[in-house]
Amino acid sequence: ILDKIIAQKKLEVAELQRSGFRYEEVRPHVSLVENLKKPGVTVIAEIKRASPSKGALNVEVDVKEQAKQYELSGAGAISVLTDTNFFKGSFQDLKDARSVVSVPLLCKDFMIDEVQIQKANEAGADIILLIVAALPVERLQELYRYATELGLEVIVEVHDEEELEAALAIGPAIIGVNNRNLKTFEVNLETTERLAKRVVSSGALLISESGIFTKEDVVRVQRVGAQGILVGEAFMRADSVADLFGA
Ligand code: IGP
Repeated sequence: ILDKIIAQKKLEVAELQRSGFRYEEVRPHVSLVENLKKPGVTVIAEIKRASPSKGALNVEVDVKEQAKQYELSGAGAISVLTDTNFFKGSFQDLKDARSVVSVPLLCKDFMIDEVQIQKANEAGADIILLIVAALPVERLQELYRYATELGLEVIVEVHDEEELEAALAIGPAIIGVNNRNLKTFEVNLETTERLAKRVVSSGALLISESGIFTKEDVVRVQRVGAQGILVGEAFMRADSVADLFGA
């Protein structure tokens, strides 16, 4: 799926470049890093209408309502999927979330070019995601530096040892370990357990991403050193976000 998504992203980037889009303003941002450093686990709650692996989760969700619920429940950041073709999100969703909350916002997309990062910044993001599996190492480093210069924070996402080594070469503040294999869709919290030690010893902050549903799941990744968790499906399917936060 990743190859398919990246092929589509190349078309979107070409379109953005053709339209002459440019926004390089350095504006004030709120910090996820600061929240991750606080005691306890920081919950990054995701707005995810649908996904290639699960299909529809909550396609008609009211983004503003959901974002407000997340903030009220104590989310340390909110992630918004902005990809349209595979996740049914949009940059408008990010803007809508920005209009109602003050917690840090993560623009969750498949970044391959500076112009997408500009777009995220313009729509109100404080944080972007860079997926190691989706980028040549040099581009990863260039985009990391570019985002940082705009005042954005970056989550560098990895899924295995090799990707982790490529990520650590940048000296990133935050590493996200995705428990989902983007090639097979298989989800296993062991991924975080396996990679955590190396992340923690590097001095980077650790976020465990995907497949977290229960209190036991949270305890499992916290035990190996995760300061943050990224949760989408469980919240998108929940009747009450607040109840699930409590649990
Ligand atoms: C959330 P889940 O299993 O709680 O819905 O997962 C989040 O980790 C997942 O959406 C995600 C993702 C990504 C989506 C992690 N990395 C990269 C798209 C692209």
